[in-house]
Amino acid sequence: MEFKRYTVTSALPYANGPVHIGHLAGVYIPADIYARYLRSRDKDVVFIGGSDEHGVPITIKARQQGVSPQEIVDKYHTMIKQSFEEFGISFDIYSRTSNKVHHDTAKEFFLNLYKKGEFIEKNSFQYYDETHQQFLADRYITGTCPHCGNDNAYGDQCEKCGTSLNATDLINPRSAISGNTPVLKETKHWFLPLNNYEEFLKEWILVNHKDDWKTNVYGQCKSWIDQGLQPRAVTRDLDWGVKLPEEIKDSNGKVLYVWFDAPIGYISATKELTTEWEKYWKDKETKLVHFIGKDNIVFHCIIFPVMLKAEGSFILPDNVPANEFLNLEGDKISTSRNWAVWLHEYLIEFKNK
Ligand code: B3M
Ligand code: ZN
Repeated sequence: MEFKRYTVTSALPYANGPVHIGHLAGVYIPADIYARYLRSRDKDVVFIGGSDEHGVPITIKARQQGVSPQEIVDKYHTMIKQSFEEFGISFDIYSRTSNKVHHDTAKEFFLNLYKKGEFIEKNSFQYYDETHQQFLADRYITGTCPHCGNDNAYGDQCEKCGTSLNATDLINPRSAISGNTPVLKETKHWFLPLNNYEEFLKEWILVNHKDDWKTNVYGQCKSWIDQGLQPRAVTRDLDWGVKLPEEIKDSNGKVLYVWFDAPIGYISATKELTTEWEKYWKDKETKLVHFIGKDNIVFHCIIFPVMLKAEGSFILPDNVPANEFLNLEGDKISTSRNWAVWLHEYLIEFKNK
């Protein structure tokens, strides 16, 4: 099919550290080449980027450095944005998820789904650190992955095998703040029933995209869908993030799960870029392509499409090219082990050569 226009997105890096050449090779250079190619053919294209400024990766970094989350995101957003500019990634906009347009857009999206009755609202038991008197969402909890045995899986995902997890799936859970074994404590959350969308996902991915999606992407999706999907909590007990709409009962002190708000960041950045944003997101003649790293497949191929489908007025991605990770001297690039070539340092070394 001939498309009238193109919306090209590249994963929003967490503003908790600089970007490295693995990010560039896997996501930003492929997306940039594609956007430049489309422009060279006189196509109507928007190329969207921005920083992901919410979630536990940010609050953990802030805690480690003894500063506020806002200071962390201000520092790294500025640094990342500047290094992309200097390197020449041709974004039409590089935005950030802490800005007002994004908070408003994400809240409105949540409220729409809420009003349509798309969420299951229920009390459940979540891990809680008694010493620090805090619920342990996502990366605040680590443990052994029940699927692949990785000892450092997070409460929402195992980065080794890519599986999306609920914290209570982890074997030997530990608090990332104190190292203690957490206790379970009751709290209310809103769940997106992915299981209600199994038939839609089977038809859309397993039938319609069998031949045009990359085999690594298709294969991961197939294995999740075959395992059966479960409702996923899309809210968290945290004080950093997009607050739940006030009109929702018991929403006080809760924020949206970072993986609920971050992909909406693509939409809010487009809104910031142009008043004609809707044609890039709601017209069937627009081709939407998400460039991502392989650890983001579940969020872009299962969870975000279900959100878009449930909302009802948006198009779905036509393709989700995800690349494998780049190794450095045979070893996996790692931010926490400082094993990387950082883009801002690379630029100092090579810019004028
Ligand atoms: N920030 C994960 C990452 O940086 C996440 C991507 C969001 S894309 C909407 O790997
Ligand atoms: Zn695993």
